[in-house]
Amino acid sequence: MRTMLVLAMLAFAMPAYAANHAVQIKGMKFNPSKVSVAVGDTITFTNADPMTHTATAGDGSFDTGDLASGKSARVKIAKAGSHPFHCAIHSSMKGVVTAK
Ligand SMILES: [Cu+2]
Repeated sequence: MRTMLVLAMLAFAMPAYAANHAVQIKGMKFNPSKVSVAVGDTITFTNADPMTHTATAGDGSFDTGDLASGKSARVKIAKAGSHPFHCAIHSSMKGVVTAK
C-alpha cells in the first residue's frame, strides 16, 4: 500500500514530456514547413544548404539567428498559437509552427 502511494507521487512529480521536432532547411525550403507541436516542445532547425539561413518567427517567439551551412539550432516553443516564421535572409522562405 505504501509502495503504491510512493509510486503515485513519483509519477505525479515527473515533468511533462517535451518532444523535439526536426526541420531541415534544404533547397531554399523548410522541410516540413508546417510543424505542429505542444507548448514546451523544441524544434531543431538544421541547415543542409550551402548558404546561410535563419528560422525567424514573425511574432518574435523564436529565432535561430544565422545558421551557416551544416549548422543547427534548437528553439523552444513557449506560447500556444500560430507562429509564422521565415528566413530573415531569403524572404520567400516561409513556414508556420502551430502550438497547442
Ligand atoms: Cu535563407
